Amino acid sequence: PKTIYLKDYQVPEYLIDETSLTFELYEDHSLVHAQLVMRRNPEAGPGLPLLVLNGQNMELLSLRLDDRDLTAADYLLSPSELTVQPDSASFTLDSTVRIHPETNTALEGLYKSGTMFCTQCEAEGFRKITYYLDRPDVMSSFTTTVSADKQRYPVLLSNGNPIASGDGDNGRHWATWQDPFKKPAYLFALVAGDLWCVEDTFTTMSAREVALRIYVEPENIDKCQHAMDSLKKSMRWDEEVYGREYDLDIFMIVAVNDFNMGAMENKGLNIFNSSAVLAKAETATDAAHQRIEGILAHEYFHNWSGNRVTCRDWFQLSLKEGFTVFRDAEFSADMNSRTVKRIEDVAYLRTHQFAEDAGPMAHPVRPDSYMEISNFYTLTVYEKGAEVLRMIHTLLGAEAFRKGSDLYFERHDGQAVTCDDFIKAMEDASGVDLTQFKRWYSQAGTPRLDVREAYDAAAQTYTLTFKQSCPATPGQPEKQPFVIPVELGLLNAQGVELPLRLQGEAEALGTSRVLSLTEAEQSFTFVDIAEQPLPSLLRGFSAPVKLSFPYSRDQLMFLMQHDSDGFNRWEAGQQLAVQILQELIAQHQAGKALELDQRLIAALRTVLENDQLDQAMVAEMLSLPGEAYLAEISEVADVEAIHAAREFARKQIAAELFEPLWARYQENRAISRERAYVAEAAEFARRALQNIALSYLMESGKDEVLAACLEQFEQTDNMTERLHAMAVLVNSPFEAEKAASLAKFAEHFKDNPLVMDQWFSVQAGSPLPGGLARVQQLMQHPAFNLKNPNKVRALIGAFANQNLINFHAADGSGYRFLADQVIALDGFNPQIAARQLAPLTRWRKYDATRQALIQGELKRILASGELSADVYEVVSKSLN
Ligand code: B3K
Ligand code: ZN
Repeated sequence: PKTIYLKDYQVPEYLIDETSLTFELYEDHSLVHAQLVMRRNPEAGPGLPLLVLNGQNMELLSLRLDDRDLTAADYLLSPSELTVQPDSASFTLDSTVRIHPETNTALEGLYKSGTMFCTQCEAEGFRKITYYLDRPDVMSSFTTTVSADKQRYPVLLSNGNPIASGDGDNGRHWATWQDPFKKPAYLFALVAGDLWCVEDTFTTMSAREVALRIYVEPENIDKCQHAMDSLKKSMRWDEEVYGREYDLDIFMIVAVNDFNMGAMENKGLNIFNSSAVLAKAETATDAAHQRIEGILAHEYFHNWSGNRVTCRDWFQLSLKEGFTVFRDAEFSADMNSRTVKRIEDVAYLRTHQFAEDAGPMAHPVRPDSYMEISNFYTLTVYEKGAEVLRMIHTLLGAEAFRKGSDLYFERHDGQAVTCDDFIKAMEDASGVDLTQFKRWYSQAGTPRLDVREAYDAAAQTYTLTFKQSCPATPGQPEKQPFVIPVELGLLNAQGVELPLRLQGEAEALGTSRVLSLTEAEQSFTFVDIAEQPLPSLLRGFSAPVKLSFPYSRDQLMFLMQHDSDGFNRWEAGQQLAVQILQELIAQHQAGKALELDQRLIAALRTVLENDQLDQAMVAEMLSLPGEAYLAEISEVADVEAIHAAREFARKQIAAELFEPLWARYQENRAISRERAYVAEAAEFARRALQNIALSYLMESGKDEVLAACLEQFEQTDNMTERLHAMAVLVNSPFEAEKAASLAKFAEHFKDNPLVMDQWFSVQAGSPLPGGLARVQQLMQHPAFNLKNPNKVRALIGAFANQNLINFHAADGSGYRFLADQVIALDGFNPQIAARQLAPLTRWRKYDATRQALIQGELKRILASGELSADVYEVVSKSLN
């Protein structure tokens, strides 16, 4: 495969003003007629160069240029392109192609999921549907007619508004849709199926009524209400917070079972993985409810950040994704607990994006090259991209940021633009120069920030010195300093926050403020500081960096109790736990008996006994840093030591804090027993605490806890309690109860694929010995299907990413298994195959033996035969 570079970008030679498509869908093939009204792009220069259209996996049946039928002598056909010589600056190109959605297992382009037809075009799937200029800077209006058998496919959908429909011959029928907004082909969508829909309406800020429809397979009609509620909240929020109104008369969502990712923002016709839509108390956990709310918002927000203003080229992907993730995170923060949302996002970023940044696939938020764009829908583009937007928001302030986003949408409505255009709008609206800040878009890697303090009692000054650096990443040996916003406060010995006045300032500016670092090393001196303070640094995780400050354990315990910033209270607890766990890891490695620093117990006891604290915060603070995070921050990750240390700490906590945990569990379980399930923040919080308490309690092995766990498993109206009780049993030594609950659960939910995904995941993630054998056995289960991405993620993905101790088995069996699955998957779904590779790309983190084993598997994949560009790119870069 060849590498595409950002620096080679050129405007398109031709434009497509109007696209008219007619689809004839049949069981053994489909026909696509396309009429493209085209013209020479005036910006591309003079003359009439060759017209090169993208197209693959299709059979060209006819081609016509204006009134002339073209024969094979008139065009050039390659496996990926169709080349024609136009004879005037404006022309119409008509084509008919035959395609095979019924055998399309890559789930890109037009394909079948179960009995329904659906599409996925982003990034480059439209070229599998018809010959086209498949690039986001070619924007066209679309009129789409779909015809299919009426009985099998009573519902026929595409983008925009329905304008006509009727019956055809042979039991067929058709419908025509028109999308008045110009869009790139990646936002095209089509659905045909036997679907039911839940309907509602939304009245926009200018009093227009929009019809809302969620289409699902009939058996799921009872699981749409939460998604509908989330959609309406999102529409209101985007009006209130960003001034963005919906623009069509109808907004549709379709849930499909076979989908490569979470969801897709096609104009007016979003297509969702059913796991990102369907929820009701009995079948979906609190986490699933929250994920659905966030994804609904994300895809809806794309209508402006992505669709009305789109990307010029795929290097600009973070323009829409980083911005939209930032928008959905703020929405979720407003709907639920802001601090908890931030904690979850930061924990995820530090565990997974930081690992990506430290690995062979590291790339800037705006990459400069790629082989396969599908590989760049990454944590860096999405999550770090959102952090970059958050920093702009922090640096400019909410008001100037809003002015900037208004200017961006107004200036670029209907255009395909770049990250530079976005920054320019922010600069123009705020007057802030973001030239240096833009390094966040071009430099890869996670910056380190070392902070040192100096207190001068005589002068009553306190100086913080910040030193930033950023490790080398592939292709980028040296980095220039970033602009790093550091929000901070200073606490005195009573925990009171001091007024913050920097040397040279006339007066103090509050007790929490943002310092903007711009140099490799920089000092800030605060004046009027009467005693040695304790700094609270990087509040709210104000920049995606690895900060280090030599806190003592006692200082961290102090911050856990007194910091006014909720995020930093949690962060102090995490740092305390990290220090103590690292000590246990070192003891394990030295072959010594493990001995837990009792300060961790004391700190958690204080948290548990504090009934003023939000229960979700209590749950977060009780959660020890995950094994994957502990691996990420290790020089060399020793999975056995990490696992042993963490398990030891959990057992100690369970033993020492049994009483307060038991009290908290019982009080919440009693409430759960009385109340019907409600999907709202306070209840999520309550159940989160109840469940984490139960996990600790089960470590005690006591009979009364086992009884409580079984009672929770049996006597509940919701999946949050049932699944957690089952997960806890699965990880316990109670073999009989474990087997019984798994069997009962599977029997009850065998017809619900999303619930069975949970059943697979719980088992795949269990750290008990024999993990690989269990997974291999589960792959034989009738509910498992390698062709379904949700199943792959639930079983193979959960094993490789959430079961470090089994996956990294010293004999390399986990690696061999994963490589086998990647090779198998690549034969029919390259995107999913490439995604599963992530854990194998992190080989540098492990000891020499494991490094060799992983590299051996990567080489075996490389030699296994013809690979997709997706897998080839990840494997070859990982071996470099
Ligand atoms: N834009 C889509 C992602 C498409 C991925 C294509 N391989 C979903 C989203 O970010 O909203
Ligand atoms: Zn997105």
